[in-house]
Amino acid sequence: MSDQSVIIIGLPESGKTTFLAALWHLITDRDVETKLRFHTLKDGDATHLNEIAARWRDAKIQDRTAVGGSRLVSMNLKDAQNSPVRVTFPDVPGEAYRRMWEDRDCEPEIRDVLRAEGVLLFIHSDAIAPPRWVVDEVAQSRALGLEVPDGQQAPWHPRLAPTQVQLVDLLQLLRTPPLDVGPRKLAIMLSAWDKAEGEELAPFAYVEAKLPLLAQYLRGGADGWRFRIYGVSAQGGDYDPVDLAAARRPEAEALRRLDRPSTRIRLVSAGPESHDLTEPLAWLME
Ligand SMILES: Nc1nc2c(ncn2[C@@H]2O[C@H](COP(=O)(O)OP(=O)(O)O)[C@@H](O)[C@H]2O)c(=O)[nH]1
Ligand SMILES: [Mg+2]
Repeated sequence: MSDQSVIIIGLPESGKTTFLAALWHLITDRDVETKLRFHTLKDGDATHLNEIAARWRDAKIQDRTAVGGSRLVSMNLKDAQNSPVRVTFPDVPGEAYRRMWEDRDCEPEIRDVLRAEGVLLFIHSDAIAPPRWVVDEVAQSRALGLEVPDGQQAPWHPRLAPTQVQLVDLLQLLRTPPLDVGPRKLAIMLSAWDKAEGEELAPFAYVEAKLPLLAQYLRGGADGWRFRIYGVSAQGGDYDPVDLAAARRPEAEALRRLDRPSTRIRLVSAGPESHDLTEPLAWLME
């Protein structure tokens, strides 16, 4: 069996676990057509996948991936020619990537998994921190009637860096020893696409508009990434919060009522829209 490894990366809260949950539902339930299909459970521990897929079906937000507890998740799939492929993704807590940016450091286990051939980079399309100008911030604070003393210095922290700066750095680190394995394929997944659609931009145009540094980095081709950009709504809308006491959302209720849960999923790319989350994986492994 050809063992293909695909890594899921992204800052904390970028939609990684939700994607894995929806993918596992799609593959095991087979309620819609997919490019890659379920093959066998052999050598796979599906406990974590089954748990997150159950939460996904219930339209409940995923618990935060336990810090330090990265899980190696494997799926035995087969492609259109019925050739078996094994896809391994680490569901690594986003804190690991944050640490790479902030502390310029990473654990040896994370280093090993980061050498996978295919990269799925998640970006929460509704949680992009834009670059901001000090002069604008000051003007805004003054307009709101807040006191801004002259000459006051605010300490800087790497976490305050705009999303696009952190992401380009992450991609550059993947082309730098010890993580470099030569040019790779990159599928950029703009998650929570249901939140971004109101802007009426195609996924690549969205990146150009909201993350221009990343768009230039990719277009310039300096690190040789072969990339595709997808808008993905793995939930189809907002789910119920983790807090059980909180009220159930009508939107989540409507999603639970769908006959075929997989039809919640929407994948938007250059081609026609689909429910098939395996399409980016199939492309990464071509
Ligand atoms: N509206 C909407 N929210 C989403 C979608 N996918 C993920 N989210 C939300 O984004 C947040 C982060 O998702 P999660 O999968 O836990 O991110 P992770 O930390 O990268 O594993 C959670 O509040 C999710 O409910 C989506 O398709 N639509
Ligand atoms: Mg997670």
